[in-house]
Amino acid sequence: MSQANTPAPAQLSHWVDDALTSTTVYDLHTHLYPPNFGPLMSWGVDELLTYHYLIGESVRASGIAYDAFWKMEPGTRAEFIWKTLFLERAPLSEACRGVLTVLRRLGLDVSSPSMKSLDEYRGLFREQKPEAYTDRVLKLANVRTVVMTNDPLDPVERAVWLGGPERDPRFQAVLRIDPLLLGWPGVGGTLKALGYAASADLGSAAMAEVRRYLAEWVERMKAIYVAVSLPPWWSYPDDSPATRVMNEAILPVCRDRNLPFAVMIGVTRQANPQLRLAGDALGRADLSSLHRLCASNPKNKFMATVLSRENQHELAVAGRLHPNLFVFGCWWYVNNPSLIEEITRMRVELLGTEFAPQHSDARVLDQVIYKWDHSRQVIGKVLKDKFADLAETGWTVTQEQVERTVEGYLSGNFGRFLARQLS
Ligand code: RAT
Ligand code: ZN
Repeated sequence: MSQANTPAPAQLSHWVDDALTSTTVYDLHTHLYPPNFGPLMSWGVDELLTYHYLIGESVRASGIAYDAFWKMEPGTRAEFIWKTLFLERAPLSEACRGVLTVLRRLGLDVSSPSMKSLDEYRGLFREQKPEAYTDRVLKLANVRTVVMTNDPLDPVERAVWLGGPERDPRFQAVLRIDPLLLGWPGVGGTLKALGYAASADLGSAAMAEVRRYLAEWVERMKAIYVAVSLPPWWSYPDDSPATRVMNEAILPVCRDRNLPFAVMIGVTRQANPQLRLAGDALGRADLSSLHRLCASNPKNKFMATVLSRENQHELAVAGRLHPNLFVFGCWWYVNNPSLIEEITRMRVELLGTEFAPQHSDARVLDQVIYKWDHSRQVIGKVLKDKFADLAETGWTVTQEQVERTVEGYLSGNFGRFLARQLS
């Protein structure tokens, strides 16, 4: 029976939609860069079409030989993908739908697509200046802050940082360390070439150099956390270089600066190398390693997301058990409406208000529009159900509670976790 002091379903639905629309997002993991990062910034319809998710889909749908695909100029690839996935077939996949959402939200007509309409879309992008376009896109997506992925071992990116770029406060940095953790012994040579005498024996002198590398780059970038992606077979602790580098370099450097260490678990890199960036797969991981990492380093803060659907339940449980662990996002292959819904429902049930349901992982600036539009819809659906369930108990659901919850999910929970000092 409905209670006198609970909102009517239409009212509740309105509160949730309003809160989701008006709350600005802190997008805590992307691959975006501001305009003054030059070649690293990616935007526009050609980039949207050649997103690696769509490369995989178009190669599969068309049956084109890998070589023939990669031989095309980027513009021709975009045309090929447009023709293959949008003109010859119904663009039903989430990545295809995303392109259409972006175009529509930019005011373009997607109702009768043709090769000619791609030219028209290109015309709109030719008129944009990256700076003003960045403002427009972030405003349309209602995103306040985007967190980049920054790897100083990438020569293009290193050159940008060493040039001392002026910082756009909307773009925060994250020190990404995949090769530093997983690339031994080879990465020792790379570090050496950069002036860090980190020999592959990983003795105490080498470890001091790895710490110096981390500390200098955290400082230079003003990184807000340190991050790595890990394969499904990641194991902690073990006698690998990864465990030693974690224990003796990453964790102490993060601890001293109160920075979280983000582990993104479950990627099988280059399962099909012919597809290049589109060729990564996923696998189920053993999350007992995550439990050990959090439990044996109680003075470190951790963030985690997992790639396989099968690991999602275990991750939500891990989030309950370790106050130093922050669960975030529906990563990459689980960033699809059906899975976002399932995962978000599960997390609300197990973690209540204390997690970040989503990050965009956008690689092309414009993608934040669709990634957040689509996610807001799904999060809204889950929240309406969950607040309705709460109201059924007789609890008085208020607009203020709805707004506070949404603020936490889209932005505040992450900000507070960053600021949190572990006791
Ligand atoms: O989502 C992606 O675009 C992937 O290619 C990866 O970049 C992944 O998100 C990662 O950060 O490793
Ligand atoms: Zn990513």
